[in-house]
This record gives sequence, C-alpha cells and structure tokens, in this order.
Amino acid sequence: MRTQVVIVGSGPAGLLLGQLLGNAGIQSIIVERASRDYVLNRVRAGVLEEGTMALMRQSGAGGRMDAEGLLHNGFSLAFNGRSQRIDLAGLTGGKHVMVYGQTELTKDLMEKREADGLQSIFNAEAVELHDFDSDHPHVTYQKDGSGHRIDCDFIVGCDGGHGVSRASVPENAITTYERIYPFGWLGILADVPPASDELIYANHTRGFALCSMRSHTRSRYYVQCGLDEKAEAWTDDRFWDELRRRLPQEVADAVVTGPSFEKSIAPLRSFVAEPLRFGRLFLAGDSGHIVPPTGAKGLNLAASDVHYMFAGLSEHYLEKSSAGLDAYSTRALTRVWKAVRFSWSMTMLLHRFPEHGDFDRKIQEAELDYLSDSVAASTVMAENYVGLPL
Ligand code: RFL
Ligand code: PHB
Repeated sequence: MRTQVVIVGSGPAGLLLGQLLGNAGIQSIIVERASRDYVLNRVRAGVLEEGTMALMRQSGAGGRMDAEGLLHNGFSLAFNGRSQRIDLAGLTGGKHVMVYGQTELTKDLMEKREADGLQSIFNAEAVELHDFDSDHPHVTYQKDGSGHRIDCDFIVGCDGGHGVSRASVPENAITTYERIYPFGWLGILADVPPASDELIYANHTRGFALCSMRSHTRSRYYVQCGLDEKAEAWTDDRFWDELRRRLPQEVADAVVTGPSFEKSIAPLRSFVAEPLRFGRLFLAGDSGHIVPPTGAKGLNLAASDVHYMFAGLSEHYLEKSSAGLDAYSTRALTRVWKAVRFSWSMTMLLHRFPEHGDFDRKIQEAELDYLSDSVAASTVMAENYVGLPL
C-alpha cells in the first residue's frame, strides 16, 4: 500500500489531523493498535479551549459539539472552606472554555472519517516505523496473521505516551524532561446532576478534589489519591464521603450521589521530548509530551500540535514549501512548554505533597489569597486556562 501520510494512533490527535488532511485532499491512513470499540470507550479529558473548538469546526466534525457542549465562563478555586471564582470571560475579554468529553469528540471524528471514506486500520499489531531518516519511510504491522507494509512521504506519531513512534527514535537523537508527581487522581463518572454549574478545583488538607461534568445530567469527580491505591478498593460510598469532606460545606451539600459507572486512577506526570521531528517522522500530542490533568491541557495541546502539523503538511503539498514542516518542532514546543509550566503550577498550588510541611501549606494559601485579591494574578490564571494563542 502507499499513501502520503501514515498517522500512527487513532486518538484525538491522529483523528483530527487525518480529517484536516482529508478535507485538503491529502491522503492519510491511520494505523491503530487497539480496537475501534476500545478507542471509543476510553474516558479522559473534558475541557476544550477555543482553539480546539475552532479546529473541530474546521474539520467538519464540530456540529454535535456546538449543539451539546457546555460553554463555561468561569470556574472556582476552593480552599479553607470558601470558594473564589475565576471569571474567565471577564478577565480575558470574553473568552471561554467548553465542557465536551474527549469520548464524544473522538466519536464525532471517527464517524466523520468513516462517512468520508477515509481509511483507518484498527487492531494493527507489531507496528514498526522504518527509514524515516531517508526519503522513503514506511510502516509495517501485522493483522489477521499476515504482515502489511505502507509506503509514505511522512509518518506522524500520534500514538500517545506509550506508543511506538517516540520509542523508534535513537536515544541519542532525543532529549527528555520529566517530573513524576507522588500521587494520582481517582476519577468517577456518574449519571447525577453536577454539584455546580461550573468546575470547582479544591485544595484541602486531605488532598485535592475536582468537581467536573460531562452534561447537565452526568458528573465527573476526582480526588487525589496515593500511587499505590487501587480503584477497586474505593466503593462508591467511600468515594462520595471523601469527595464531600474535601469541598466547602455548601458545595458538599449540593453533591448528588449515585452509582458510578466508571472509576479509574491516573498517575500525574509532566514529560516533554525534544525535538518533535526526526527526518520524516513527527510527534504530535501525548507521544511528544504529557501534562498532569490539573490545567485541563492534555487534549488541547494535542489539538495545537495538529494545527501546526497540518499547516506544515498543507504547505508542503499545496504550496511546495518546507517552511512549515521545518518550523513545526519549534512552534509546537514553544506553546507546549507554556502549558507544561501552567499545568505544573496548578498542580503545585492545589495538591497535598507527602513532603509538604506547614510552610508549604502556608505558601499555597498565600498564593490562593493573592489570586482572590489581585486582578493581575487571576488574569494570568484565566489567560492560561482558556488557552494561549496558537
Ligand atoms: P491518545 O489519546 O493516547 O491516543 C493515542 C492512540 O495511539 C494508539 N497507540 C498505538 N497505535 C498504533 N501502534 C502503537 N504502537 C500504538 N500505541 C498506542 C492508542 O491506542 C491510542 O488510540 O493520544 P493523543 O491523540 O495525543 O491525545 C492526547 C489526549 O488523549 C490526552 O492528552 C488527554 O486525554 C490527557 N488526559 C487528560 N487530559 C485532560 O485534559 N483532562 C483529563 O482529565 C485527562 N485525563 C488523560 C486523562 C490521559 C490519560 N492517559 C494517557 C492514560 C486520563 C488518562 C488515563
Ligand atoms: C474532566 O472533566 O475530566 C476534567 C476537567 C478539568 C480538568 C481535568 C479533567 O482540569
């Protein structure tokens, strides 16, 4: 087989890139290790920046997002029993974010891809990337007991934090930067109305908690937990009790409980690989960088990489210029590092660290107080949360 661009991975980065390319008449094949159902059922992020919404619309798959997504003009930080609202719209000249689950976004992109007759290969085993340092890269994989090969012009690795693309790059060609946080987030989904119209991020002496949602009838809640904990050890009752203990009284009273239908633990990590280009192989999304979910940036960074990657590939094919591809790694990483910084600072501000003493707690309180008192400080937070310009 031959195509112009092989995209490894059918997560949001791969699907969005494939759709933009398809709309521009550039051929691509997505090679995905997991099954279609597995990809469709993964529960992850929930907050879209304006740039991500714009890319969804540009892809032609934004219709349901615009109809069903919830626009949010603010969120709250809760600490010491009180809440401080961050007025996103007021502080950023009218910008907002949208609550729309990654699961829904993936479904919309997958259905659009199928409707447009664009090719995806699911259940591809032993995916390998070859000769991307030459002019003739190709990708091989096994499926249904036989070997397959796709020749292409470029490979874009959209295969997440544990994919094959970054792992195929020789170690001496890549520099990595990492911070592992000594805790995780235990998250649940339940078909109960959210405790509040907006998201609430809570700093509590027992640990962080987050009240989020997917719709007016579906809530997403998280509590900070130890890395050695098991989701199965958390009954629903234990989860609801712990969540309510970490929230201001009036919010705790507004939490509607019910049976959860998803419960999982995600470890928190910051990670960046540099550069994001190796000859004819490019990395986009989680394959190149991971952020802790505290800033709601992971999915949005995948989308901003795709924006730069699509610009580079369309310039290459439609304008015969390599400028955009040459600039890709630097353009993407410049934005990535700012989101890495923001996600790290939100994580430091809101969590309990095992090594923290009274001094560190006082510093967190002082920063949260400063955010309440200072328009300048809350503007910095709002500007980062809604997403820095592309
Ligand atoms: P994805 O979504 O991980 O998709 C990668 C795809 O590549 C496939 N793959 C392979 N395919 C072929 N060959 C291989 N060898 C392959 N190895 C892997 C995978 O099956 C998958 O389909 O990456 P992408 O597209 O870059 O999108 C990034 C976002 O998914 C990610 O940044 C966010 O979901 C991060 N994230 C969260 N972000 C938030 O903003 N808020 C959250 O609440 C939030 N929760 C999460 C998360 C990420 C998690 N991970 C990575 C485990 C919770 C979890 C559990
Ligand atoms: C979510 O709804 O899953 C969510 C929202 C905001 C975050 C992280 C996760 O910062």
